[in-house]
Amino acid sequence: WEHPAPDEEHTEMALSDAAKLLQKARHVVVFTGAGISAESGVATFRDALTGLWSRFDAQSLATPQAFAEDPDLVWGWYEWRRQQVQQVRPNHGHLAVARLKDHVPQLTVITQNVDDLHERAGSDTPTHLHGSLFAPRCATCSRPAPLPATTEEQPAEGSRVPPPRCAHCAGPVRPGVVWFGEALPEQALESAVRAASSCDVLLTVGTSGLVYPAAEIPRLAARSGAAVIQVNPQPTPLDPLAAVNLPGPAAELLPALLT
Ligand code: BV8
Ligand code: ZN
Repeated sequence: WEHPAPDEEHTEMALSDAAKLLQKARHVVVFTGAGISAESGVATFRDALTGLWSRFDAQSLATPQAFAEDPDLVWGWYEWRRQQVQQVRPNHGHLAVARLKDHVPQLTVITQNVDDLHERAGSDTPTHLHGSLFAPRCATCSRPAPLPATTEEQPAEGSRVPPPRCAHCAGPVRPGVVWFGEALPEQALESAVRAASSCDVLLTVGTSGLVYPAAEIPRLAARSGAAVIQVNPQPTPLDPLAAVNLPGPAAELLPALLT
């Protein structure tokens, strides 16, 4: 039985500190970003632009301007991402979060992700601050639009796909996500702010903490007296905020922390 390496020992200590905070908590918020879906094989937002997309910067492609200028390119990107999500499965991180609801009196899951992996892992009503790949709507009249049938062949990465047209007004259908420069869904933001202001522990997982106003949520929790626990292999601007920092991958650390 060799002596655990110092950082392993540190993580063991941090895990037990975090577990103690969770055991005492009445209301836990789990706040997730692209990092929780990374181990399912969904590229994180910063590296979602691999291959052909690399010539774009996500922040320029995920905008109303880009969709207005080249709807086929933008719709094609989201269809490629949606079908990529449909090919993968929730990982042990998503599953551990879903199990947490049986262990704490009150649990609120808030995600910045537009995939449906929390739902497929058993978290029934995650709050999607940035919308979802699975809720397309008409760009003109905002009516919900049906999801295109999943063609057997995935749209090739980088292929242009003309968006479907709205059955009601023939306007172009857009992805049901929040683009840069667009307001977050009021309902979602309000319930996230309410939960962050009243929780005892906020567990932030796999987010770079750079995109606002979502990035405000962990900061609001800390200001309201909650203990923040962070799971991320990299340092983030949230480090100073965290009562406990768990440096490592979500699919490995969350099962250790939450069961
Ligand atoms: C708004 C949906 C106004 C689309 C997304 C200057 C200063 C401050 C703010 C601004 C500014 N200039 C512009 C703004 C506003 C802007 C913003 O914050 N920009 C940033 C870049 C500075 N915000 C907006 O535009 C927002 N709207 O402000 O509107 C307004 C108000 C009223 C009325 C009208 C208008 C809208 C922002 C929403 C944009 N949409 N997503 C899509 O998906 O295509 S954001 C997108 O990026 C994601 O959803 C996510 O939220 C965000 C960041 O991604 P993360 O989830 O953090 O993932 P990321 O790739 O960054 O990091 C992954 C992390 O995981 C890393 O830390 C990594 O270490 C970690 N990781 C990796 N592997 C693992 C792991 N962790 C654990 N386990 C692993 N295995
Ligand atoms: Zn319409």
